[in-house]
Amino acid sequence: MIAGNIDLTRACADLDELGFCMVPNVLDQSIASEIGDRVLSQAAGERAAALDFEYPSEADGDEVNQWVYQLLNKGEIFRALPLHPVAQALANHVLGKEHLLSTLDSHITYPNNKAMPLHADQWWMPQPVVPGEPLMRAGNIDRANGPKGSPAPANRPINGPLVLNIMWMMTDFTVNNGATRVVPRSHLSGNIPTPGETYDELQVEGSAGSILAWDGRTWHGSGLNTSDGARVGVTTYFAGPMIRQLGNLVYGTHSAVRDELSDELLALIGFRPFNSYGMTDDPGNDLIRKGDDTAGILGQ
Ligand SMILES: O=C(O)CCC(=O)C(=O)O
Repeated sequence: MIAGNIDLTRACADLDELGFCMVPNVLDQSIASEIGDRVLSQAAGERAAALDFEYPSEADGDEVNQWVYQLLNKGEIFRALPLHPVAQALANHVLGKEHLLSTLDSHITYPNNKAMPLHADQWWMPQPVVPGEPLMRAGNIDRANGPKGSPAPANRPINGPLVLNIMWMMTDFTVNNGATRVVPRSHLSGNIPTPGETYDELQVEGSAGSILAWDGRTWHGSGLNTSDGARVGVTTYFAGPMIRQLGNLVYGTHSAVRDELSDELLALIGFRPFNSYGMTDDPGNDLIRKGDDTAGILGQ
């Protein structure tokens, strides 16, 4: 249920105009803090076991920030977030009625970290071109070779949003502990930021239980943590139904967890074909079957 004080009309308008929105008090503070504690305990366990794998968008030389991946496997407490009505309303607005959960991860900024370089989440989109002009081949795109330039709105065609990222604040997010920075309106530029350049950024503060959502084209990054505590965020990252997911949730979800998930959550994480894409045998199946349960070589 969406609490009466949540202004979704305003949130959607901000996403369209500014490329991000902040929605306070989506979760009770007590639930946010329980999720934050679970993340910190999991993070400590993964670091102790050398399972704290680095993510490529972190700043060079950062040795403390941590990602905790595949949270569906790491506690029932995480599973309500992707289907939360506020998350679904924003994903429906930005991506349309069909969309996938692309990852459910946590990003923790610890004291003595480095600020993450600004980036756009849908850096992998081939750019529109006028016929005859050089184009970037889809398989040659990397995080760095997209079009660079100003964050100001473009006067040429640009791609629409293919991603909506939602950061759930499980602790307070402050300027001191590394709250996410965004460049307002950069989602309309058609560009990605030039490394090393400075831009007019806004650092979005919020209390535990709030969410910050941004359009996949918006330039953003985590901030510097000069406090003495961890900043814990959980990201429900959604993408269009034809986009390869950032986390391979179909393969990566433990089979025991998969058997407990609702059909609604299974569909959201990629078990439902989209106009045949993602099928394993019958394109009309509501939920796909495992390869082991589909036909292989048959004789007569
Ligand atoms: O942790 C943050 O504040 C930003 C995370 C981020 O850049 C991302 O999920 O793409």
